[in-house]
Amino acid sequence: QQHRRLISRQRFITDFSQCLFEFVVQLLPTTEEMAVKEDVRKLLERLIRTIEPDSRLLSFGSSANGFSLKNSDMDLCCLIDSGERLNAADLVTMVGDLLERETKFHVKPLPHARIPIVKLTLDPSPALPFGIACDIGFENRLALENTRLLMCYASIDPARVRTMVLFLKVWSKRRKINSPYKGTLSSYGYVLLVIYFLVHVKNPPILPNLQQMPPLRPISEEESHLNGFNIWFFDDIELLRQRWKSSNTDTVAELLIEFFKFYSRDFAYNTGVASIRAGLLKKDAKGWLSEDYGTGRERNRLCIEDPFETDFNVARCVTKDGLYTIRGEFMRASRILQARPDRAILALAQLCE
Ligand code: 3AT
Ligand code: MG
Repeated sequence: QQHRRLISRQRFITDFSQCLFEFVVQLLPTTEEMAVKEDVRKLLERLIRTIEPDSRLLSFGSSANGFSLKNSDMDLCCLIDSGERLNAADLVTMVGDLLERETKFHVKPLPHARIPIVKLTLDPSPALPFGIACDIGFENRLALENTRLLMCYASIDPARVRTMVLFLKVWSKRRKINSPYKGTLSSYGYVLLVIYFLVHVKNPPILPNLQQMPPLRPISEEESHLNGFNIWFFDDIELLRQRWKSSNTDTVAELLIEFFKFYSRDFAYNTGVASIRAGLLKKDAKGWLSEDYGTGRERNRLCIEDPFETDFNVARCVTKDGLYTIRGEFMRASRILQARPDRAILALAQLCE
């Protein structure tokens, strides 16, 4: 009896891994979509250069880190290389006016946001059935670096890491727990939870800690720091691929099942901070108490340390209700996968219902 159960569980795990790979592959953007987006980036860069000749427009976020899905938005960052430049708020206003005049995009400049951006949207058309959504920020060099860090993690073990991340992104969107504006967590937050799990929870780890590996040569303070934050990490992917081989052979299905279990009940939500840089930290040691006295607004229900901007809680938008909902979803997923489902494909459909 027990033997038969074990075999059927083993079969489920194998099938579920296969289902996950197949599910994720069909969600990847087509080469055509990527080409259109690259054309849009070039067009916008050309236009912005008419007001700032020394500028470059670079992709960050999912379109540059290997975790992009069909129709995901474009995150662009404008860097200006010349010495003298306008402040971000003025640039947002000027670039907003320019794009309003010269393109078919709907333009919404947000010069006074924490990170000033211009929001662009393009209505759907036959060639682009979902339109395009794009944010342009200025001088956000930390975002370019954290994009590069996630990209390196993705490329160390793409079969397991990318599959897990992409699945969780779709799952969190379908379960409606991927809206920082409504008190739940951003995609970036979910990606950090996955990396934290693979570096610091799994034993033996699936991924190395790229921020703590010894550099190949001495690195000066100037090279390693940006705006006062240490942004150094081991980024020689070729070398990593040769040297890093995790002794952990868990399949992607096993990892996902454990991920849901860990974040349902084991992670120390009340006291802990998930840091991919330093492992599990304490909220009180970081001064991340539950409430902002005065405003009464909670910022630190769920704590995820930004890999570089270490005084920034990536999950600060998550409210009490939001966290309750997110944990409820982790539990639901865990339950579905523990309930000895016999068809993997049905379990996957039920997860993303
Ligand atoms: P989608 O495909 O758009 O869902 P994404 O990977 O592009 O996912 P986000 O849109 O959430 O992820 O974020 C895009 C980038 O913006 C990722 C990171 O470089 C930066 N970023 C987003 N949220 C934060 C945050 N709370 N703190 C610091 N950087 C952030
Ligand atoms: Mg994005």
